[in-house]
Amino acid sequence: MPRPAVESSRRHRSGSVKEPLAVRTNMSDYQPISEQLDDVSGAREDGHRKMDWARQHMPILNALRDDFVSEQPLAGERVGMAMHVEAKTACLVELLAEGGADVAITGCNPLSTHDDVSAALDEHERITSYAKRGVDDEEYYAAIDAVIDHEPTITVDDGADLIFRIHQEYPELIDSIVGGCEETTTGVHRLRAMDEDGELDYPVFAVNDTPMKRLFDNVHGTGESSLANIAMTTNLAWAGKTVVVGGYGDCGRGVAKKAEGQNADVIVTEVEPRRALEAHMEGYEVMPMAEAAKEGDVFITTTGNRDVITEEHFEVMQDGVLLANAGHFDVEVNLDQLSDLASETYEARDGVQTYELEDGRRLNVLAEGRLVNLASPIALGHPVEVMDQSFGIQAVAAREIAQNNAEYEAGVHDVPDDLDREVAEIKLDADGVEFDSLSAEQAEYMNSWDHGT
Ligand code: RBV
Repeated sequence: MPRPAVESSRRHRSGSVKEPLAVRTNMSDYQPISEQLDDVSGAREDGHRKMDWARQHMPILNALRDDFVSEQPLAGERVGMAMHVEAKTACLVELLAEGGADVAITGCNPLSTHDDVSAALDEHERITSYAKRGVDDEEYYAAIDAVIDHEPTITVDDGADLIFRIHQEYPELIDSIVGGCEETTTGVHRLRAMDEDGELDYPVFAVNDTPMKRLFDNVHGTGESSLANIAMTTNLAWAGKTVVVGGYGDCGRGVAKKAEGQNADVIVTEVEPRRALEAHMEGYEVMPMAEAAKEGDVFITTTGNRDVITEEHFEVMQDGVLLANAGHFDVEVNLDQLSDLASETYEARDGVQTYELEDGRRLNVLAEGRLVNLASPIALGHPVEVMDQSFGIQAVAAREIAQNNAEYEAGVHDVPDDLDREVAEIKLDADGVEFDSLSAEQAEYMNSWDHGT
């Protein structure tokens, strides 16, 4: 439920001092998940079971929990979140609450929420969850508005919908927000564009861009979970297939690598010459989508851009192809154009929509073109271990905002490297991996420029 506003004096782009908030008039009447389910206690039990499993495999969050509980770094903060609400995310939410925050959360994708986990979270006295699977656009934004009604002092986004909504619809709240965190490439991209236009009015950490997130979650997480979901959703093999990967960023690199590891032939499409060259040097075939469209059996888009696969490509695809998206938004495969081309469409399996064209070819779209590893009916998101890393960074970034926000101007910020190292060291320690450190002589050598031949 909405909580009273607090006073503080924190700095913003305007340099203004935070004023107590006026009573809000446009309160959302969207209800928490517990009010929306028939069997709340059964759902909570299932949700807690999923969270217990995740927690067992999240040593970083467990280590941080000890510090958060004793030090209460988020005491007095209200955290508003829009993320994929499933078991691993729930462990992050609990950690923030146990670190002293009141948390309100909703989903960042209409299909990625697990209602049972959402209900389990909502049971916590410091957490309110509005996330519900299968919401339409109107409900999706009503739930975001309900989170905003809690008047967050810190925002945590995956895709920047919450931050964007606050800037568009609730600018009066910005002075009381000390900072935010953004989880994913697409969100960081959006925020940098806002920042360049001078439109981002509080500091936001680009959690996505840290080595501990990007090199593991984006590469291995996206690669493993996308392929696993496509295989489980279709019950089809990778071996012997030609897999077309749209985009060779971190996510595309992971998808290509794992597909190759499953004995598929991999084709990469790119628009950036260095990435195209990198894919070529890795041994993948690189060609324009117009050519790849004729050859692929499975298409996986990872670009973060729209219209990667369009009408001209559908026209030349083989019968029976699979079309899946692993990018944040559902804009990469142009489904409007595919619908227009199709004479018939039907659900061939759970999570597989077949578009049958005039000439009889069937093109199969997974998870409505939404990110397949989170939005297909059986989706579980990335593996637990990688999300432990990503959410470890989220937690220390939120702690940094709460404790040192005066040091950050409005705009997108890199997470300080020492925080990234802190999380890496916790993980190495948990896995029992020891590593070297520099001797004094080595440190001196690395920092000097007068040692030569
Ligand atoms: N992601 N979350 C999960 N909670 O299961 N899986 C993937 C989960 C995040 C990932 O960090 C990526 O950057 C983002 O989802 C894309 O929306």
